[in-house]
Amino acid sequence: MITVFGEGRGFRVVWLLEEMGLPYRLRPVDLLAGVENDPDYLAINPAGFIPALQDGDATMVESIAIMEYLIARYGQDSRSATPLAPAPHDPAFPAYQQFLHLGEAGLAASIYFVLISRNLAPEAERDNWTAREALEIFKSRLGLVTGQLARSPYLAGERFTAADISVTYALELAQRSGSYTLGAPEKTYVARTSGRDAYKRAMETCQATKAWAARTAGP
Ligand SMILES: N[C@@H](CCC(=O)N[C@@H](CS)C(=O)NCC(=O)O)C(=O)O
Repeated sequence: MITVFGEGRGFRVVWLLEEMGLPYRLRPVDLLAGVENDPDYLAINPAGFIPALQDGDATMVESIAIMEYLIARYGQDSRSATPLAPAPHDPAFPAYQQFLHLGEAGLAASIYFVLISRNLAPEAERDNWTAREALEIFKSRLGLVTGQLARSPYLAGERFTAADISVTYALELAQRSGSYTLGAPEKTYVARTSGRDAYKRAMETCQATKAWAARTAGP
């Protein structure tokens, strides 16, 4: 049985597992309660961040690497055959690979530091140079997403892929944290990707994410 530890970016992994129809369980990790109080999780990821994945003898961190692992390991399985990643010879592959990683390295990683600065830093340090710069970096990478969405409904072309899971998570993180207001093309895109049944099932599994989404939903 595959175990996903923690929500946050773990939502990406749960969504992917739902898309692939693979059985799994989610083991919550409460970072706000202090990961130092969760020795069982620290045994899985001594660095203490989420998510992590355990699959038999394999233990992994990094949400994008975990998604790549699951697609490579189970994507060819007849029970879970997945169109979520184009093959390397497919013309969609370069855009897929780029946006899969840009969703974390360019978007989520940047907006995460805006989010924690604005919400968790001591009052006098909230509007600091680094947080402002991180927001500019987020916006510059978002321009690539917006440009691609002007050409095609999904980031790798006509078909939904794991790159859309990666980027949708980042856009929702920005929106829900109040760090950035998405424009109309991005909102339309997120409505398209989050309308999928697998997304809705993932949301039912990820109750903390569901509660956060409800708290931050607009009127
Ligand atoms: N690049 C990592 C980022 C992981 C990450 O920063 N997770 C956040 C929550 S979503 C976290 O655990 N933050 C606390 C920490 O880094 O100690 C991934 O994609 O999994």
